[in-house]
Amino acid sequence: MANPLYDTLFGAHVGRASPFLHLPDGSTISYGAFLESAAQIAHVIIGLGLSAGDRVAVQIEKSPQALAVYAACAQAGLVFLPLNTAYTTDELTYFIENSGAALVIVDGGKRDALAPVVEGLGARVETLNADGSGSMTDKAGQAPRQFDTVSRSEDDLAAFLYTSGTTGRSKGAMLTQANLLSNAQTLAREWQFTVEDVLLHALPIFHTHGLFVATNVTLVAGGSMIFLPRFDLDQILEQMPKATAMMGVPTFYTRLLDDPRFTREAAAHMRLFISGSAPLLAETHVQFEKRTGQRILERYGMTETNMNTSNPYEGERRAGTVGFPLPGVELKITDPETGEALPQGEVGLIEVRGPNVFKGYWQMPKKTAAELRADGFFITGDLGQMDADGYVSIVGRSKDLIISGGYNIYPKEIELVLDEQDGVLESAVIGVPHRDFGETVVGVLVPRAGASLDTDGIMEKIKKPLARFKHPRRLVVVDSLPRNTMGKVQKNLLRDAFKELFA
Ligand code: MCA
Ligand code: AMP
Repeated sequence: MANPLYDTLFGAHVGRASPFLHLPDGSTISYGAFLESAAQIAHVIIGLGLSAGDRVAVQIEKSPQALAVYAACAQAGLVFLPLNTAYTTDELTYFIENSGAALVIVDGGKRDALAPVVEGLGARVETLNADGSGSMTDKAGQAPRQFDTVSRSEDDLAAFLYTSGTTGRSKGAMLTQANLLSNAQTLAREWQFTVEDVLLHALPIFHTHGLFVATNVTLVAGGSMIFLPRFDLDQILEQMPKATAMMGVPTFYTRLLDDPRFTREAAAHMRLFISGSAPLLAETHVQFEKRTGQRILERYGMTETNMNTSNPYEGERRAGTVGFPLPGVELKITDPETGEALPQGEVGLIEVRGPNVFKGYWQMPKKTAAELRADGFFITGDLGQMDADGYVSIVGRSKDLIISGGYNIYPKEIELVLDEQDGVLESAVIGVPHRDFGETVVGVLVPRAGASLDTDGIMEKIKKPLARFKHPRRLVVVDSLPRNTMGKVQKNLLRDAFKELFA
């Protein structure tokens, strides 16, 4: 095949009159029309002088046109680099610089702030707004509706997704066509997606979950999506009768359960509810079954690996577990010290190998070598256990990571910013249980001798460097941080001390 990713996900549907996207206003976009707009965007991008392998960074609101940029990149052999819409200009500057993006597509409202930075780096800027308007759309409107697909191989890069790191510097995970394609095909088969499926899609499309899992699985099956701009309970409940399946982070399910309108009848026609990106509490699983008579299917993945494990479609979906390794994915539990595989039942690091595992971190060979073994096993940093029946459970993390409402937040990145604030001697950032987001961020600050800290002023100052979802929901001032004999901050003690704040 000339371009496996495009040909399989998109090319197979060229000219199809059947619906691909159902929009909240009741309108529908057919596969044929969607792919024509993607082809037009591909013309514009190539016309700007980009060629195969170049990176296209996008920070745009979720819209059909935004998704068409993804399809256009696949067709033109470009590397798609989606960025969280919450990122600040400071954060974006790093991603654009680090990736060497040749084109940056942003919301019109952000153009002026970003243009000097982007142009200073020799890249182009185009705009695409939430309503689909913008310079990209204006130019695309003049372009032909067919585009000659650029040849690519399975080993070529299809996407960069930035994931934060324990050192505070984000890393660009390089995903190949084969990584994305193999996983989408496996998931569509395992979860029995067909052309009849209508997926209720309320996730953002700048992360693996909403983009590669939800969208690619639908494309492989040739089904359609109810494409909502964000998770809004009223809209979800209004649209659910038209859907057959939903994918979400645990917060979606706890919010649904908190709403009395979500009844057994409201869910009765749905064939599948899937959860991932963060731990689904066994309690949520049980409550959901009590309310709807259906069991949520929980699966586990990472940006670097796409999906690794899933509970079964047929068979027992076991609460508190993430199911079995997917077909083609090898999973072992290893001793964190020696890297040796541990006997069944013991807790250790989860390592995975398979066609889903990424190629490495962009221009970070040392970090790649530290996490991706020469034999192809990727060290996830998640601590897990496999029971006698083969079900995998995630019991903790060896990496210092907070997952808030499905967004990953690395404490180090926030600590670096807090440490720079006036009067702060040092800081520790921890995750504490949160009734809506699962976990949330608390910043623990130690003042310099004689200083008194203005926590409101600090909250104001961190707005520039850090996206809103990373902001601590509380700043607490203490005299000193608890340390072990090696001098390491004992975050477990801090987590314990503040565990009731948002529970
Ligand atoms: C919004 N805010 C958040 C979050 N979302 N703060 C912390 N954590 C969050 N996740 C901020 C808002 O900016 C707002 O700020 C305030 O919190 C309240 O927002 P609210 O209206 O309650 O939030 P929302 O807009 O309803 O969003 C919550 C959400 C959303 C629906 C849970 O965060 C979401 O869609 N999360 C999904 C993330 C996801 O797709 N993760 C997958 C990545 P202010 O106070 O200024 O108003 S992980 C992945 O892809 C791996 C591979 C995997 O396994 O899937
Ligand atoms: P990301 O960096 O956004 O790719 O997030 C990946 C991390 O999310 C994993 O390493 C896990 O820690 C976590 N994760 C994803 N799915 C689940 C799940 N079902 N249960 C618990 N943690 C999960």
